[in-house]
Amino acid sequence: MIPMRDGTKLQTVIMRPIARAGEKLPILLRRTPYGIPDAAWDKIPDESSDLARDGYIWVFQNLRGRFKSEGEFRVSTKVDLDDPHAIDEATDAYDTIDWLIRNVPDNNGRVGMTGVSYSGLTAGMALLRPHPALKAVSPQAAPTDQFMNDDLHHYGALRLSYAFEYAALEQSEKHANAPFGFNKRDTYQWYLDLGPIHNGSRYFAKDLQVWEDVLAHPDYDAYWRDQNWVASINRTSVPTLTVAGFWDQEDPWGPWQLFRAAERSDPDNVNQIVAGPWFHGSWVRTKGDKIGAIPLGGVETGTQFRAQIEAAFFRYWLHGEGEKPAWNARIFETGSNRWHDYAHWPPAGAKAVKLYLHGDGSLDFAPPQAGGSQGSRSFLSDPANPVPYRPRPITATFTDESWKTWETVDQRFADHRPDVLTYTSAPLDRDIRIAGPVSATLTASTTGSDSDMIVKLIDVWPEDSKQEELRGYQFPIAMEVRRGRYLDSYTQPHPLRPGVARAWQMPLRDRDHVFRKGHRIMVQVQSSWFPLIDRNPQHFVPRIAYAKPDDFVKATQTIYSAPGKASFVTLPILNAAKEN
Ligand code: PG9
Repeated sequence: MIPMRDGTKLQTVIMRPIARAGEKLPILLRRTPYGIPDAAWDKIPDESSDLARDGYIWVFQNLRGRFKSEGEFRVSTKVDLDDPHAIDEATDAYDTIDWLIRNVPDNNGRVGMTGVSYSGLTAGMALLRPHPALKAVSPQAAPTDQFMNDDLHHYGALRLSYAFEYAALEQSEKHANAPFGFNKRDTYQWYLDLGPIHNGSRYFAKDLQVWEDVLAHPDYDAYWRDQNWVASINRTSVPTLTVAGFWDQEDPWGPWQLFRAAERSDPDNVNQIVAGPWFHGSWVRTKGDKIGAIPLGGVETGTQFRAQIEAAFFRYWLHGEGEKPAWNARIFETGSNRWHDYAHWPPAGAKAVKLYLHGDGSLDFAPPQAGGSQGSRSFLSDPANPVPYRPRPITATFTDESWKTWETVDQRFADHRPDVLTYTSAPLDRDIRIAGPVSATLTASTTGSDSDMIVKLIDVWPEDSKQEELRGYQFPIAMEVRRGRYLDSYTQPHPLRPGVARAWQMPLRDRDHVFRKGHRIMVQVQSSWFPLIDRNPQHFVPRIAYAKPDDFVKATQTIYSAPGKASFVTLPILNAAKEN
């Protein structure tokens, strides 16, 4: 029970390899809300074996209020660097490190922090008040702004199923992770029956902080803004290895924000990012030789990450052995299935090229022409029949494996629906390699006064693919949602003007992928993604969580494809010469 500066004691497990008794070893610290080993390891877990070979004193700590740790657990990342009395994850990390180097026998005075997701977050937040003994940090899938992206929202659109089920998991019991007990296998139906989502509170025996805060703060107010912890990263002094998964279903965005914030001032070139074909945490838990159904050419990206990247990083900075890695970004490119080392990310050679959505359902580098006969396409979006985000039954988030890879699922389940528009290119006559940030711009109108738009960028496997099971597979490369009320301001939502076309900017994050010759590129557009995202009533109300049943109305959505009203995806193409 390690005491923090306010006297609160945190439950901590410390282990060291028996075989290296008496040797001075560095410390590797993980801080987590999910519980820690309650006894010494009798076998090193696979995810740690590469690190373990080098020899570390392993330290695991439960966050405040979790399991036997004292205090209150809040899902919050607020750090006020100007407040000398503040208590937060950064001070808890500092106090823990201070205690460890003074009290743990035979440590070499060097501490590293690592972990995935919440543990990655606590590792990253230690950079805000770095203890002098903190010599290396690897924040992996660390969220950075829970309103703008990552677990709880995407650009202000609430991630309903995640927010609700995470609150239940982490805040209904102190001594356990307690998945919500659904009375239906198909949570799509359960969430539909819930009605306005404030009803969710009824299912909890007590107020759960993160759920109640989500309901109380629908817009981007100070509550969320003050939690954007990477805004306070000014100078990179501690070597940092950020890890991002391209198909991370929970925290795909934060790592890129952390990497870019740390790039702002990195005089010693100690800031790095690794990104790969991974779902949340798969780089530490799996071989990583496939992503969902898609094989990766026999490359074991997870095995390689652990042995050649993560272990080497800590070995250099904590043991002082090996070479300082020379790259700034090491990124695995899908499609070609190769690692690339970049001196800078995004690579300077990539050129932004527009791929246009046409009114006849085609997708082409040529822009729409004046007088084109089909300048738009429309669909009817009905909140009573929202588009599922993956094939039903949509099982509970934390008790079923299918959640982990849903972002890789074949999108044919959606493209036949009348409320999903599909745009498809001709088979590609050459490879198209993208590296860097992708985005989409939709010119769209709605007959409603609020609405969501979801864009999916898809790689379609050819029907003559050698991999028979992948023939025609619609593999999502990037997907994102925007909520109409926040198109002008995240802090002050505005109604949309019915029938008025306007541009919807849809960031689709950083990518590194090759659309192979013979494949086709596809874009799908829809207005619901349920129950991943809560239903937009499509009639503007001040707070969607409290909308009345009558506020949920059908709306006709129109996507334009005309000169001056174009809709397109912007691809960072590395071999762009021919397109321009
Ligand atoms: N994605 C989880 C989480 C992180 C931070 C806040 C809330 C949720 C996790 O896997 O830890």
